[in-house]
This record gives sequence, structure tokens and C-alpha cells, in this order.
Amino acid sequence: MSDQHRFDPTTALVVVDVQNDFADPAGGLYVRDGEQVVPLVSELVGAAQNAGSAVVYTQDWHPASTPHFAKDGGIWPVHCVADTWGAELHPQLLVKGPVVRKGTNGEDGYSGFSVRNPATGETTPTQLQSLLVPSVRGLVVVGLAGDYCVKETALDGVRLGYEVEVPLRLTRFVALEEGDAERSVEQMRAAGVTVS
Ligand code: VGL
Ligand code: ZN
Repeated sequence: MSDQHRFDPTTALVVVDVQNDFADPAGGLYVRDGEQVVPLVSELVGAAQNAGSAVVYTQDWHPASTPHFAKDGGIWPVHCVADTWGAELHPQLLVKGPVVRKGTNGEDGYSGFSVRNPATGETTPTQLQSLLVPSVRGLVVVGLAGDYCVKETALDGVRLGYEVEVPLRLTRFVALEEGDAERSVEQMRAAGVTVS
């Protein structure tokens, strides 16, 4: 059952982009029902902490102008601009671990583990993996959004050799196109992610 994760020190909880722009209905890239996951994620953070599991966070953190945004040639409305309200972690999120910012220098890409240079396509790792001690084998990936940063973080987690679980009640999907949520779930399962 997704609420009964057996957290222990070999499992880490990865909380993806629980920020105002995604989780608040007034946010720049509001993910429908995103606010519903915030108290549940906070509860899970408490459970993870009690069991000795590391908790790490990601934070989408863009410059005011970046090829990630539609106005600059990308596909997204302006969101999570550095040092704005929208980029802040949601006020109801319990923060009990390090926060990895991604996109800081105008990079693109969605995984918490890596960023992509939009000019060259080159990907470089973030600090996320280095924050996980080598005895960590399993990741529980939660947050926003299920079809972008959660999915890509989960897929990268599998590529890096982790056992990865994504509990659906702890994520929500952008679903730019109908069926995106279902396709994302399929893609994660096909890669070996336990979508619960
Ligand atoms: C995300 C779209 C653009 C996410 C970030 O956190 O899933 N989605 N930037
Ligand atoms: Zn973004």
C-alpha cells in the first residue's frame, strides 16, 4: 500500500518540485489538484524521517528568460523564476533535508538527477545523487509533476540502479495532452518503476 512504505535507512524519499507555481491554484504552471498532495507529502516526510530515511528535495529554479519558457522559444508558461513567490517551496511542505535547485543557469530538462544544456543537448548531473549515501538502494519519488519531473527523476533513478517507487496518490499530472498521465505511468512501469 502506498501509505505504508517501509522506510528504512536504505530508502530515500525524493520530493520533487512541491513549489507554489505548481501546487498553488494561483501558480504560473498550476498542476490540477497539486495542492492536494502537499499535506500527504509532508506526512510521508515525517514517516521517512522517523524511520531513518534520507529526505531530499528538488526545486525548479529558472532565470527570468530561458529557452524553457514559451516566450523564449520553449513550451512552458513562465514558472519558478529564481527568488519569486512561485519558486518557493509550498508553505505547507515539511522540509527536512537538502534542496537541489535545477535550471539555475538556464538549463532545461526535467530530472532531478541531471540538467540539459538547451544549446548543446549535453546533460550534466546535479548534486542529487551525491546527497544519497551509497547504502541507499531504493527511492520513493513524489511531488509534481507526474508526467515531467517526477517521471524523469524516477526513470533516471532506475538508470542509476535504484529500485524506484512512485505512489500515484502523491503526484499529479500536467497532462498537456489527453492520455499523458496514463502514458507516463506506462513508460515508468516499462522501465521498471513500481507505480503504486
Ligand atoms: C516541471 C514543467 C516544467 C515539473 C518543471 O516540475 O514537472 N514541469 N518545469
Ligand atoms: Zn520548469
